[in-house]
Amino acid sequence: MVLTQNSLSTSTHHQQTSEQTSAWRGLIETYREYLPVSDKTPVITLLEGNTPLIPAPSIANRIGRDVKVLVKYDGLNPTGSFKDRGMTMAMSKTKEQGAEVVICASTGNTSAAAAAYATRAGIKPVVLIPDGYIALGKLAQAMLYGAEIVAIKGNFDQALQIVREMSEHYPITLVNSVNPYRLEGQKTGAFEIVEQLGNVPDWLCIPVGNAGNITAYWMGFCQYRSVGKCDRLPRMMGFQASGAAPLVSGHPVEHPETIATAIRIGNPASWQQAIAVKQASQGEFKAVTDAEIINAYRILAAEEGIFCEPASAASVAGLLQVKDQVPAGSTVVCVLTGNGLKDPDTAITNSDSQMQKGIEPTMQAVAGAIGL
Ligand code: AN7
Repeated sequence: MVLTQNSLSTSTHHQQTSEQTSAWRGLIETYREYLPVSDKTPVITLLEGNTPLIPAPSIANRIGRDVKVLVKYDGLNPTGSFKDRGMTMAMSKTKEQGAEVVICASTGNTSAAAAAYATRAGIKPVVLIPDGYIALGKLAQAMLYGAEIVAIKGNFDQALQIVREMSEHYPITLVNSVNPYRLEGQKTGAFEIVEQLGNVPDWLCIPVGNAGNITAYWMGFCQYRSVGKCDRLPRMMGFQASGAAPLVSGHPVEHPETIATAIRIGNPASWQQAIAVKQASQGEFKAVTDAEIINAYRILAAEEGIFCEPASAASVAGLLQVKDQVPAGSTVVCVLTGNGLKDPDTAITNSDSQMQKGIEPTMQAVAGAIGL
């Protein structure tokens, strides 16, 4: 086996020298037979995937009628978002094909994942971001992983247009989700849910920006059904922020706006695929307001102990909005796409907690401060 740092330290602590055959080996090794890789593909991995499916009883209680709600907490990936699932595939294939530079447009998470995986592959990452609309944690990541960062005076949709053109004019590989390997990697989120539940959920609630992930999840469920790992398909419920909801209104949004900057996208690249998923799954696209997003974000943290980023909370906000439509006794999975630590500003601004500052460093002063 390959000795990772984890297995080394575990061996030391438990005085083991034997092989740990159950160790997680990342998405590509785990799902190799379902992915377009060969023996020649160099596997670029940070051991992404294998994220928990956590029951959310407080959300379920708001719905009642014996509905089970679980969240797929993909914020526990190595760079803190689901993008790692796509990036392990995209970067492994880029390396296999011999490219030396990758580029992406990003609302933040793609840039962090691209930077991490490219660095690991010995490939140069270039990222275009909308100036002023990237959550602090994501920017910090891209910087420290060593990406070349270009902030444009424009939004994500404009940045995507530019990187698409650049990948046509220069020897640079595009690693946005229009790169088909991204979706191949991201479909493994659906595989994991089927394995964790023992079947498909009745509903899958998912935030939608560029619509790559909803497309990828559907691919995953369909593929698993075709090999007999599940016997039906879920209803796909896609939720967009109301200020950036082109799939709800049916036309592109020129100036998308939302507190959930990750999904501040007005012209999704996977538009046609998303419509096809909706039709095939008898699903729906719905808009959730920023207030609904923040409400769900706070409930998840304060009642479930789960810290996700605002865009991720759109899946739960959406579920709560349509809760009366959920069939009694059904199982719903909400995908929490990114970690709350990505966006500390939004957390602090929207928290209830009163921080008392300037308290004297004595027990009496602290006791007094908390009303004892
Ligand atoms: C936390 O990083 O588009 O519908 O450039 O970061 O597949 O676009 C991020 C998207 C949901 C939407 N949740 O997924 C980017 C970017 C989080 C995200 C989405 C994003 P898609």
